[in-house]
Amino acid sequence: MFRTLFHGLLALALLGLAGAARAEDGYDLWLRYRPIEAEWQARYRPVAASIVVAGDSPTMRIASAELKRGLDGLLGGAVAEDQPAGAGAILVGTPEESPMIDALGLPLESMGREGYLIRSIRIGGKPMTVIAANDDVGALYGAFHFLRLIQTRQPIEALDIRSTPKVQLRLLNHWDNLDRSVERGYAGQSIWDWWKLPDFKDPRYTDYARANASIGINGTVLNNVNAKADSLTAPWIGKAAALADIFRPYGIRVYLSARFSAPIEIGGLKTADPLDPQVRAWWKAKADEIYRAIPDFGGFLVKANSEGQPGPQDYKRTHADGANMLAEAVAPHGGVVMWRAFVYSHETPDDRAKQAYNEFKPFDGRFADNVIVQVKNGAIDFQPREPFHPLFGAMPKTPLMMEFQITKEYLGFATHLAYLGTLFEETLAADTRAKGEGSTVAKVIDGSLHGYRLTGMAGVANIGSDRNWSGSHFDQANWYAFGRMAWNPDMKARPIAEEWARMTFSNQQGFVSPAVDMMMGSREIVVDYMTPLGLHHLMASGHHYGPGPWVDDLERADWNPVYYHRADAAGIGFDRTKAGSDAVSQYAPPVARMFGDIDTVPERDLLWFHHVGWDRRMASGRTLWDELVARYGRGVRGVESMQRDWTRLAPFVDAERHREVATFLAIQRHEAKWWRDASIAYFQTISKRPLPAGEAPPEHPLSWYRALNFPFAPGH
Ligand code: GCV
Repeated sequence: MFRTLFHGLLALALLGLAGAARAEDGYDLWLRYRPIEAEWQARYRPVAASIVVAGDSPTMRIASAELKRGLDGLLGGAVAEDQPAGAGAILVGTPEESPMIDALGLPLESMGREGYLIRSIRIGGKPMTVIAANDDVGALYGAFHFLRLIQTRQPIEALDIRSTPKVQLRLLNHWDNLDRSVERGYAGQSIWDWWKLPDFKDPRYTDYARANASIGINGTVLNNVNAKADSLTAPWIGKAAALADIFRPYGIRVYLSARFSAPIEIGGLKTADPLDPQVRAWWKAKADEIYRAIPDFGGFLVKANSEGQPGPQDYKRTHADGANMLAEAVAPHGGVVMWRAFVYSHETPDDRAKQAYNEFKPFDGRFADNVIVQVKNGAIDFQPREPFHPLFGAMPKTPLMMEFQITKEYLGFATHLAYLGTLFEETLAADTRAKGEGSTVAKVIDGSLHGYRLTGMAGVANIGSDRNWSGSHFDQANWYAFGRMAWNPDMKARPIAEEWARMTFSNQQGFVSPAVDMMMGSREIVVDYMTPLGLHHLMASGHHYGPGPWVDDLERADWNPVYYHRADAAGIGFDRTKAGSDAVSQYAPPVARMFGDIDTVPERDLLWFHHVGWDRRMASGRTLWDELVARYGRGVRGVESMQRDWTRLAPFVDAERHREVATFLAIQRHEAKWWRDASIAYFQTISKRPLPAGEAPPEHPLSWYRALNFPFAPGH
């Protein structure tokens, strides 16, 4: 007893010292195991007095160490490990490794490798919490779940939790280049220090795996989809293998983006034609080589015939030909091919929003069993808001996986606060009506709507070498929300934001409610000041930093903002109705009718689907022009309101993180006003209407905004 107390006090004292010496820099993410309030410690302690972990695999050792680290930190030390089960023990394991768990006869049959049960039981009158799974990795997920309960101050005395992932492949996609730059990355350099791999294994790789395992992410594509063939050469396979070795015990598999023309570039062949026997043999041999180094290699991600990348169409073959050839190479090893549907061609005169559907729909059912087609959430490109992609619900015989962008290429980079949980939820909850009402995108993705044999969700990572991982503290929430929704696409953004805010900052109610409200409104604020009412792709060229609605001189028509907003003397917006590009017809009939009718389309998508007269009355009673101006202003005021909220939250947040968020919000305020002023200045030259009463004119003339130039913007 005395020893326990002493250790507890010592741990507290050390933590206090460490806390003073080590400022909160965000490195700990949502796994901050700081000591919790005394009354909660007193409540949890009797339940979590000791840890008994059955099994000695690397994964079980990680689960054990995590529980110890978490409970020691949260409960102020003195949690015993590997003691015989006694009062308040936590018992972790599989029936195979633990006779005690086996004897309990828990209903684990339908829970797969990754599912877990957490149950409060009594054995011989003593309380026990059992964290049980069929496989060690499930037990690890359960351990993280148990810690989350304490981190968010949930009761743990009478638990009966059952959790299995609804989606099989829950992957991050890193757009990381071999020179350590990151395409659309705003958090420093690539986390992969390629040059020093495979010899130097940065401890950060372990922390990365730990963070991902804590939210159920089970795979990572290491390199950019705009891939270099070099990543498939022996030295680079060795680097990937070193990472795979670190990630394996955390249940994370490594995947690689494959360059379609690699057989020519590094294989010495004259062609990369997917029907050429030599090309097929080359890929098979390459797959064999990779699997020798990485026995659990996940497979390939491919961007083909898109934005200049090579692909099967270069040889007059189809996407299915290309995907199936690679699928054949990895199939003997259990690998998959994720073939991206992000395709559009400037040689095709049709609306860019229609092209993925046009190219893929005819091949429904023609892909090999281990191919899954990866579709972006919307039909253009990760805009602040897009209606759901029309392919969802349209490919019943081909597994489709979701691709979200966690990094904020089009939402203000790392400095703008935009919680993407609401964006993810909006897409996943959208009803495709493919098989009647309730055919949500979530049901397409979890495979239940069409009975997909493979399911997946990918998020383009926002992780880099920055100390806080994501470039900003609040961007960590987007990584977190992605993982939680990949595990369960029916999860809602608000409870996820709440969990994250509690774990990352504070459990005090004075903090939680206002912080979560701020997060929940944040993405809509960005939509308001960048792309209100369904406008899209108005960002400046190349780097996509700041407004560029006037841009009309890029090499391809569909890279120009004017292609998307189509503002003219009569009105603004892209007519995608039957009278226009007819993109609406790619949706199931009830959805097509709803989007296609100007009276039923939601206002938030209005200008995505309709070219609308400047004087049309909106729900507010204002004309479209006045509404547009009002929305831009509302966006700027929204940021100001977040600034005020954040100032009020200062008492709950450590000075270092508070200061950084406040500074970023000031940048966001400045840039939101820039967006408003530049957009209004430009659109007013076309609408030729006065600003509504009370709306301040733009600070500068349009020419001033047009002259701005950012040659060194990041991520490009
Ligand atoms: C990796 C957009 C981005 C590109 C990205 C591409 C893609 O066009 O701007 O940087 O390339 O999407 O998703 O392939």
